[in-house]
Amino acid sequence: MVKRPTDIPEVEISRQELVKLLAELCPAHRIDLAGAVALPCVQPHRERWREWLAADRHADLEYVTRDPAAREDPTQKNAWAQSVLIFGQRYTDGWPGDEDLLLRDVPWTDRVARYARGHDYHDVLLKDIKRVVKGLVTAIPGLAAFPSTDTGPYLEREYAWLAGLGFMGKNTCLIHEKLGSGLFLGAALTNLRVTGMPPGNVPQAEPLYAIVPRRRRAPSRILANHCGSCTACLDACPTDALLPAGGLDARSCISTWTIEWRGQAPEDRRAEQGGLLFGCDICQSVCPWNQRAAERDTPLPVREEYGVLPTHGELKLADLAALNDDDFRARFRRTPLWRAHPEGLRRNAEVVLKNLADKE
Ligand code: B12
Ligand code: SF4
Ligand code: SF4
Repeated sequence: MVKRPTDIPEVEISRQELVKLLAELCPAHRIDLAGAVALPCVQPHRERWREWLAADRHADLEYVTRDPAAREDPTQKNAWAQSVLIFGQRYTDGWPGDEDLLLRDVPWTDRVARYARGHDYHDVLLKDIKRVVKGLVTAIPGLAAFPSTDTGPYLEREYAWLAGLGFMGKNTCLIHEKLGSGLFLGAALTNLRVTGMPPGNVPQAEPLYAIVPRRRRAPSRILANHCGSCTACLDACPTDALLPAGGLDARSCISTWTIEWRGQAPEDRRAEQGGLLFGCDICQSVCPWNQRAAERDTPLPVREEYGVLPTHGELKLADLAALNDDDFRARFRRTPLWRAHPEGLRRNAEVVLKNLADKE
């Protein structure tokens, strides 16, 4: 835990100067999107978050319930904070389309959600953000910035939307119109007052830096959501975890069952997990924005660390169901699969094996 001073004097920079600095630093450190939100800011979707908590839709993800006041307003605990910088880094260049994972003949690594097919983003993205921040600190005397990804008490998607990184899909993911939703997000709380920026709660049309621009549109059309009448993600979700009125019930999400839950997955819902071993990409793989991103004429290379899981080609699902703790530790340290713990990965593999057997 980084110890922060209680009082840090603000530093000022113009939007223009910050744009210039980010244009040099972000590509050098493989950050694809960056923006800023002025603080304090009353988040426009704060009610959604409160309802989500009140209705227990967070399942038993205790960490998201911690510090609710700080999550809504980081200046409650850090009165000195003037802005939150928000960063996006791609882990896939779109999704080529839906795949039936109950097919028998796919390698088990194809049953792992794309975000998890490489090194852990908590390491990779965080280091890249720290490098960008180091560059900013060198260029802006007096700048204090505290980077995090996932772990800071921030509603990262809300800030990313406000900072112009993309819109919020009905699948609840942050979607960039050209890059899709295969993006990790990270934040840095700063004492930077950026002049020439709108108030924090006013969504911006473009971020401060982007590897490619968003669709151009008049500022009056900055909507939270550009899904139109599409409901592909809601229709495709095998567990009805996406709510028709927007939002996600984490108690029903396969991502929760296979990554976050420590006990047994609900036996009466086992079939709904289908052929998924770790995480779930269904509501993203059916999304037209991701399919369009995958059809890009000139593909944009993805950060190499996110490419593929280290070679485990010799392993079969049955081996995973019987993998001992030492073997798990040796193979999966510093990968996202670590989060499932050995017993979680064995449980997931058993479920997939049973579902495959049932299908036969
Ligand atoms: C808890 C958590 C989960 C939970 C709950 C997810 C959820 N949707 O709430 C579970 C385990 C299910 C999960 C799954 C996944 N997660 Co997750 N998760 C988080 C975490 C740690 C907190 C999210 C949170 O606070 N949820 C509470 C709800 C209420 O907040 P919210 O979803 O952000 O929604 C806010 C707004 O977006 C808005 N809103 C929400 N939905 C809608 C819909 C409409 C129409 C509108 C207008 C507004 C709106 O209201 C909310 C209040 O501000 C964040 C990191 C972070 N600190 O933010 C990562 C994060 C959201 N996850 C991420 C990823 C990659 C995933 C998975 C893709 C992994 C996988 N393949 O299995 C799936 C995607 C499932 C999905 N469709 O969301 C990324 C998402 C990147 C992106 N492009 O959006 C994040 C940001 C992690 C990161 N640092 O990159 N996750
Ligand atoms: S991640 Fe899977 S289970 Fe969760 S909402 Fe999306 S499609 Fe449904
Ligand atoms: S699948 Fe359709 S409804 Fe769902 S997020 Fe994508 S565009 Fe929006």
